[in-house]
Amino acid sequence: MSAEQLRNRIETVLGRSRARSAALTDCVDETELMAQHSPLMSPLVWDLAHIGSQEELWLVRDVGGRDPVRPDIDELYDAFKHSRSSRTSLPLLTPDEARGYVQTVRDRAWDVLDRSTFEGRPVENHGFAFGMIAQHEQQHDETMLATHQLRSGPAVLAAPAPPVSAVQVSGEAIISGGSFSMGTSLDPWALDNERPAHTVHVPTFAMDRAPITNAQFVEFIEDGGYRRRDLWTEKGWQHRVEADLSAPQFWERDSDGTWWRRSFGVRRPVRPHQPVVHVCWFEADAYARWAGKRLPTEAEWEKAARFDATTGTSRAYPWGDAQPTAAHTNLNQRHLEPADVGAYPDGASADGVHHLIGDVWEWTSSDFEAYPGFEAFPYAEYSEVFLRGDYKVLRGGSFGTDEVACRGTFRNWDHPIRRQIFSGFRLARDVEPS
Ligand code: AVJ
Ligand code: FE
Repeated sequence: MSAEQLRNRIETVLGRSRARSAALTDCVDETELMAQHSPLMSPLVWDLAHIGSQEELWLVRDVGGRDPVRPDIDELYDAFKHSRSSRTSLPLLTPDEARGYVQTVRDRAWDVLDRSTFEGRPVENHGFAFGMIAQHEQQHDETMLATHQLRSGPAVLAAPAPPVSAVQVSGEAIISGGSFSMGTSLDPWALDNERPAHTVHVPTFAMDRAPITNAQFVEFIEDGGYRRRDLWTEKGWQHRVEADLSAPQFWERDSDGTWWRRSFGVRRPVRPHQPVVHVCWFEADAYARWAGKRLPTEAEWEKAARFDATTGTSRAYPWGDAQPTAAHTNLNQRHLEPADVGAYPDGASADGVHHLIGDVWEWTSSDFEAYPGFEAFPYAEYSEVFLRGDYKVLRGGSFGTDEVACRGTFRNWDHPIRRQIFSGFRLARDVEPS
């Protein structure tokens, strides 16, 4: 990529992230921007100013070497200093101040870009800092979308309905045992936890060709899945009882047994062929036990998503190395819910596994750990401090994820009890090699 192409890409991704942050914060009034919609989430106005604050710290000050814009507010927007539930009681910037602040920071970021030659050390010379800032903003845009899903009141967001099934997708693909290259050392915008590329041997296994759908999940519920202690781990059962889980979040059953789902302020009957969303790791794990299967490991998920046995190489996406389009996958908040299974035949992997990228984040059985040779970059606070914590890895991105923050190597993580994120799952199973 030439320096000019790189500059254009940076302008595109930074512009797209800011348009989305604005859309997610301009659609509600001041009171709603400053309100706590859930103790799990920050007020929307905190996310907005935090986006600016990280851009100021990581890009304008550290990489650009510029003077601070608002050194007095660093502490307010440091995610490690105040819990999400306490942020409404901080002396935060008002919505108008936050909008002005992020614009001032962005103007300086453009100036840093204008003066960048993209020469220097190997990672910086591909504009990594700009890519990281765009990914960070998009991650918060997905978090803000989750806040919108938790907010009550009439709908303020709208998007076209996602596509329906184009092909029938069911059953499993057999992924032959052998080594593959996991992670990346080459993708210049990959984050530290995706690095370095390393060879992993994965024994033969069966991978579901699609995520578990609402109809499949209803069968689990109606077979007593939430009442059967034997299907849950000890911690899972404890959480199920304490949190009184009996269906995915935002579901309700009416008196004649129909399941309804509330999505961004609109209540509709559950779509049977849509991947289930808003389940925690413990629910996914209990479902797997009920089905006589298991969650895939992170290595299995990545091999299914990237490995092309005909060439023996790992690709960026299930369909190859081409950038995602609307024909491949449901990303970019283009739709506000997962598409029906079978809606993206062009997005299938070499082995015929569908919906790996987009639609729903997929829980894996793996804890969030460092790859061999991991080096924290550029800050320990992005990944390192979360390694070896109580986190499970999620893969593949959701309808709420932007393509700049989603690829075959991308690793997300969360606590096994969390389900306000756009999380679903698919299953895997051991297979004897033939
Ligand atoms: C990678 C999605 C777990 O939202 O906590 C945002 C991303 N890091 N700001 C998160 C992140 C710093 C992170 N996740
Ligand atoms: Fe952040």
